[in-house]
Amino acid sequence: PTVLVFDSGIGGLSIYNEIHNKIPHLHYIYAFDNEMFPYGDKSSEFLIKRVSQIIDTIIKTYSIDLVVIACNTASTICLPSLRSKFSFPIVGVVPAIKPASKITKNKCIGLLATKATIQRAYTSNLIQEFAPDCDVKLLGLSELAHIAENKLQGIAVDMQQLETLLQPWLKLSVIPDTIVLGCTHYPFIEEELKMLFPHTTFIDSGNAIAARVTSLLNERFDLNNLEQSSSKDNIVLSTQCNQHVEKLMKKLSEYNLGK
Ligand code: DGN
Repeated sequence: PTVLVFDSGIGGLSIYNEIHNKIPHLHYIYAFDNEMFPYGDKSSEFLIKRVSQIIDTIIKTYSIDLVVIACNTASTICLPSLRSKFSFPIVGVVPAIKPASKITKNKCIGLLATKATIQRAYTSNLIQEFAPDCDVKLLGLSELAHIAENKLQGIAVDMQQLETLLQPWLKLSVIPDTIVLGCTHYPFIEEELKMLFPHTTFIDSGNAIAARVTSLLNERFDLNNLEQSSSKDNIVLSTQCNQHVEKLMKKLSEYNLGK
Protein backbone atom coordinates (compact mmCIF):
# COMPACT_ATOMS: atom_id res chain seq x y z
CA PRO A 1 0.00 0.00 0.00
CA THR A 2 1.02 3.57 -0.72
CA VAL A 3 0.46 6.33 1.82
CA LEU A 4 0.68 9.98 0.87
CA VAL A 5 1.66 12.33 3.68
CA PHE A 6 1.07 15.98 2.84
CA ASP A 7 1.95 19.29 4.50
CA SER A 8 2.79 22.85 3.51
CA GLY A 9 6.38 22.23 4.59
CA ILE A 10 8.53 19.90 6.65
CA GLY A 11 6.09 19.74 9.57
CA GLY A 12 4.39 16.64 8.23
CA LEU A 13 7.65 14.77 8.73
CA SER A 14 6.85 14.63 12.45
CA ILE A 15 3.71 12.70 11.52
CA TYR A 16 5.47 10.64 8.85
CA ASN A 17 8.08 9.63 11.45
CA GLU A 18 5.43 8.26 13.78
CA ILE A 19 3.67 6.31 11.03
CA HIS A 20 6.95 5.04 9.59
CA ASN A 21 8.09 3.82 13.02
CA LYS A 22 4.90 1.83 13.38
CA ILE A 23 4.67 0.52 9.80
CA PRO A 24 8.12 0.82 8.19
CA HIS A 25 7.41 -1.32 5.13
CA LEU A 26 4.70 0.77 3.53
CA HIS A 27 5.42 2.76 0.43
CA TYR A 28 5.48 6.44 1.39
CA ILE A 29 5.16 9.61 -0.62
CA TYR A 30 5.93 12.79 1.29
CA ALA A 31 4.58 15.84 -0.54
CA PHE A 32 4.85 19.44 0.57
CA ASP A 33 3.64 22.71 -0.85
CA ASN A 34 6.74 24.83 -0.35
CA GLU A 35 5.61 27.18 -3.11
CA MET A 36 2.75 28.37 -0.91
CA PHE A 37 4.34 27.88 2.53
CA PRO A 38 3.24 29.03 5.07
CA TYR A 39 -0.42 28.01 5.06
CA GLY A 40 -1.14 29.92 8.27
CA ASP A 41 -1.79 33.17 6.41
CA LYS A 42 -3.80 31.77 3.46
CA SER A 43 -7.57 32.07 3.15
CA SER A 44 -9.85 29.08 3.71
CA GLU A 45 -11.12 29.23 0.12
CA PHE A 46 -7.59 29.19 -1.21
CA LEU A 47 -6.54 26.20 0.91
CA ILE A 48 -9.60 24.13 0.03
CA LYS A 49 -8.85 24.54 -3.68
CA ARG A 50 -5.09 24.24 -3.43
CA VAL A 51 -4.88 21.02 -1.39
CA SER A 52 -7.46 19.34 -3.59
CA GLN A 53 -5.55 20.34 -6.75
CA ILE A 54 -2.27 19.02 -5.37
CA ILE A 55 -3.80 15.64 -4.52
CA ASP A 56 -5.41 15.58 -7.96
CA THR A 57 -2.03 16.10 -9.58
CA ILE A 58 -0.32 13.43 -7.50
CA ILE A 59 -2.93 10.74 -8.18
CA LYS A 60 -2.48 11.24 -11.92
CA THR A 61 0.96 9.65 -11.53
CA TYR A 62 0.75 7.55 -8.38
CA SER A 63 -1.78 5.12 -7.08
CA ILE A 64 -2.61 6.14 -3.51
CA ASP A 65 -4.34 4.04 -0.85
CA LEU A 66 -4.56 6.57 1.96
CA VAL A 67 -3.80 10.26 2.42
CA VAL A 68 -2.70 11.97 5.63
CA ILE A 69 -3.21 15.72 5.64
CA ALA A 70 -0.35 16.24 8.07
CA CYS A 71 -1.19 19.89 8.57
CA ASN A 72 -3.57 21.26 11.18
CA THR A 73 -4.07 24.48 9.23
CA ALA A 74 -5.32 22.55 6.18
CA SER A 75 -7.15 19.75 8.04
CA THR A 76 -9.28 22.11 10.14
CA ILE A 77 -10.81 23.49 6.93
CA CYS A 78 -10.29 21.06 4.00
CA LEU A 79 -11.39 17.64 5.29
CA PRO A 80 -15.11 17.70 4.36
CA SER A 81 -14.47 18.79 0.76
CA LEU A 82 -11.56 16.36 0.29
CA ARG A 83 -13.57 13.45 1.68
CA SER A 84 -16.48 14.18 -0.62
CA LYS A 85 -14.19 14.35 -3.63
CA PHE A 86 -11.79 11.42 -3.18
CA SER A 87 -12.69 7.80 -2.52
CA PHE A 88 -9.57 6.73 -0.55
CA PRO A 89 -9.48 7.33 3.21
CA ILE A 90 -8.24 10.76 4.25
CA VAL A 91 -6.83 11.15 7.73
CA GLY A 92 -6.60 14.69 9.04
CA VAL A 93 -4.29 16.02 11.73
CA VAL A 94 -6.06 18.31 14.20
CA PRO A 95 -5.03 19.65 17.63
CA ALA A 96 -4.85 17.00 20.37
CA ILE A 97 -7.35 18.74 22.67
CA LYS A 98 -9.09 15.52 23.70
CA PRO A 99 -5.98 13.72 25.05
CA ALA A 100 -4.82 16.98 26.67
CA SER A 101 -8.12 17.32 28.53
CA LYS A 102 -7.56 13.83 29.95
CA ILE A 103 -4.12 14.53 31.38
CA THR A 104 -4.33 18.13 32.58
CA LYS A 105 -4.44 18.45 36.34
CA ASN A 106 -4.72 22.20 36.75
CA LYS A 107 -7.37 22.38 33.97
CA CYS A 108 -5.31 24.94 32.15
CA ILE A 109 -4.37 23.85 28.62
CA GLY A 110 -2.33 25.82 26.11
CA LEU A 111 -3.00 25.43 22.39
CA LEU A 112 -0.10 26.53 20.25
CA ALA A 113 -0.84 26.62 16.50
CA THR A 114 -0.88 28.82 13.42
CA LYS A 115 -3.10 31.91 13.57
CA ALA A 116 -5.47 30.24 11.10
CA THR A 117 -5.89 27.07 13.18
CA ILE A 118 -6.57 29.13 16.30
CA GLN A 119 -9.37 31.01 14.54
CA ARG A 120 -11.15 28.05 12.98
CA ALA A 121 -14.65 27.04 14.03
CA TYR A 122 -13.34 23.45 13.93
CA THR A 123 -10.93 24.32 16.74
CA SER A 124 -13.49 26.05 18.96
CA ASN A 125 -15.82 23.08 18.45
CA LEU A 126 -13.06 20.69 19.53
CA ILE A 127 -12.53 22.71 22.70
CA GLN A 128 -16.25 22.95 23.45
CA GLU A 129 -16.75 19.25 22.91
CA PHE A 130 -13.68 17.81 24.64
CA ALA A 131 -12.47 20.38 27.14
CA PRO A 132 -15.55 22.30 28.29
CA ASP A 133 -14.27 22.32 31.88
CA CYS A 134 -10.79 23.58 31.01
CA ASP A 135 -9.38 27.04 30.59
CA VAL A 136 -7.84 26.73 27.11
CA LYS A 137 -5.32 29.46 26.28
CA LEU A 138 -4.89 30.02 22.57
CA LEU A 139 -1.70 31.30 21.00
CA GLY A 140 -1.47 31.67 17.22
CA LEU A 141 2.04 32.36 15.97
CA SER A 142 3.24 32.67 12.39
CA GLU A 143 6.96 32.59 13.23
CA LEU A 144 7.20 29.16 14.86
CA ALA A 145 6.79 27.11 11.68
CA HIS A 146 9.65 29.10 10.10
CA ILE A 147 11.80 28.57 13.18
CA ALA A 148 11.16 24.80 12.93
CA GLU A 149 11.95 24.77 9.17
CA ASN A 150 15.20 26.59 9.88
CA LYS A 151 16.15 24.23 12.67
CA LEU A 152 15.76 21.26 10.36
CA GLN A 153 18.21 22.95 8.02
CA GLY A 154 20.74 23.38 10.79
CA ILE A 155 19.95 26.95 11.91
CA ALA A 156 19.85 26.99 15.72
CA VAL A 157 16.73 28.26 17.45
CA ASP A 158 17.13 31.80 18.83
CA MET A 159 16.01 31.22 22.42
CA GLN A 160 15.62 34.94 23.05
CA GLN A 161 13.19 35.22 20.14
CA LEU A 162 11.30 32.12 21.30
CA GLU A 163 10.98 33.54 24.79
CA THR A 164 9.60 36.81 23.42
CA LEU A 165 7.05 34.95 21.29
CA LEU A 166 5.89 32.86 24.24
CA GLN A 167 5.72 35.86 26.62
CA PRO A 168 1.90 35.88 26.68
CA TRP A 169 2.00 32.51 28.44
CA LEU A 170 5.21 32.96 30.42
CA LYS A 171 3.68 35.87 32.29
CA LEU A 172 0.42 34.11 33.16
CA SER A 173 -0.27 33.59 36.85
CA VAL A 174 -1.47 30.05 36.08
CA ILE A 175 0.80 28.39 33.49
CA PRO A 176 -0.78 25.61 31.38
CA ASP A 177 0.35 22.24 32.73
CA THR A 178 -0.37 20.75 29.29
CA ILE A 179 0.51 22.34 25.96
CA VAL A 180 -0.96 21.02 22.72
CA LEU A 181 1.38 21.35 19.75
CA GLY A 182 -1.34 22.16 17.22
CA CYS A 183 0.95 22.49 14.22
CA THR A 184 2.93 19.57 12.85
CA HIS A 185 6.07 21.70 12.69
CA TYR A 186 6.25 22.19 16.43
CA PRO A 187 7.42 18.73 17.59
CA PHE A 188 10.73 19.69 15.95
CA ILE A 189 11.18 22.53 18.46
CA GLU A 190 9.65 20.76 21.44
CA GLU A 191 13.05 20.57 23.11
CA GLU A 192 13.42 24.37 23.04
CA LEU A 193 9.81 24.94 24.12
CA LYS A 194 10.39 22.60 27.06
CA MET A 195 13.25 24.81 28.22
CA LEU A 196 10.74 27.65 28.59
CA PHE A 197 8.05 25.47 30.22
CA PRO A 198 9.97 22.84 32.19
CA HIS A 199 6.95 21.75 34.27
CA THR A 200 4.55 21.38 31.38
CA THR A 201 3.61 18.24 29.43
CA PHE A 202 3.70 18.65 25.66
CA ILE A 203 1.33 16.68 23.52
CA ASP A 204 1.01 16.28 19.76
CA SER A 205 -1.17 14.23 17.42
CA GLY A 206 1.52 11.97 15.91
CA ASN A 207 0.85 8.86 17.93
CA ALA A 208 -2.89 8.95 17.47
CA ILE A 209 -2.51 9.50 13.72
CA ALA A 210 -0.14 6.53 13.38
CA ALA A 211 -2.66 4.37 15.24
CA ARG A 212 -5.51 5.58 13.03
CA VAL A 213 -3.57 4.92 9.82
CA THR A 214 -2.64 1.44 11.04
CA SER A 215 -6.23 0.56 11.85
CA LEU A 216 -7.58 1.90 8.53
CA LEU A 217 -4.97 0.01 6.51
CA ASN A 218 -5.51 -3.15 8.55
CA GLU A 219 -9.08 -3.24 7.28
CA ARG A 220 -7.80 -3.69 3.71
CA PHE A 221 -4.27 -5.11 3.88
CA ASP A 222 -2.33 -7.71 5.79
CA LEU A 223 0.19 -5.38 7.40
CA ASN A 224 2.08 -8.22 9.07
CA ASN A 225 3.02 -9.71 5.75
CA LEU A 226 4.21 -6.70 3.80
CA GLU A 227 7.13 -7.14 1.50
CA GLN A 228 10.18 -5.33 2.78
CA SER A 229 10.28 -2.18 0.70
CA SER A 230 13.59 -0.38 0.70
CA SER A 231 13.62 3.25 1.78
CA LYS A 232 14.79 4.35 -1.66
CA ASP A 233 11.31 3.49 -2.95
CA ASN A 234 9.85 6.23 -0.80
CA ILE A 235 9.64 9.57 -2.52
CA VAL A 236 9.49 13.26 -1.81
CA LEU A 237 7.51 15.66 -3.95
CA SER A 238 7.52 19.44 -3.65
CA THR A 239 5.60 22.10 -5.53
CA GLN A 240 8.70 24.19 -6.12
CA CYS A 241 12.33 23.33 -6.61
CA ASN A 242 14.78 25.68 -4.91
CA GLN A 243 17.94 25.72 -2.80
CA HIS A 244 15.95 25.14 0.34
CA VAL A 245 14.58 21.88 -1.10
CA GLU A 246 18.00 20.71 -2.20
CA LYS A 247 19.35 21.16 1.31
CA LEU A 248 16.28 19.48 2.65
CA MET A 249 16.68 16.48 0.35
CA LYS A 250 20.03 15.73 1.95
CA LYS A 251 18.37 15.88 5.32
CA LEU A 252 15.46 13.70 4.21
CA SER A 253 17.65 10.68 3.61
CA GLU A 254 17.89 10.54 7.42
CA TYR A 255 14.13 10.06 7.44
CA ASN A 256 14.20 7.07 5.08
CA LEU A 257 12.94 9.25 2.29
CA GLY A 258 14.69 9.19 -1.06
CA LYS A 259 14.50 11.61 -3.94
N1 DGN B 1 2.40 22.37 9.57
C1 DGN B 1 1.20 23.11 9.38
C2 DGN B 1 0.20 22.88 10.48
O1 DGN B 1 0.22 21.83 11.11
O2 DGN B 1 -0.65 23.72 10.69
C3 DGN B 1 1.28 24.59 9.13
C4 DGN B 1 2.57 25.25 8.90
C5 DGN B 1 2.36 26.49 8.08
O3 DGN B 1 2.14 26.37 6.91
N2 DGN B 1 2.43 27.61 8.72
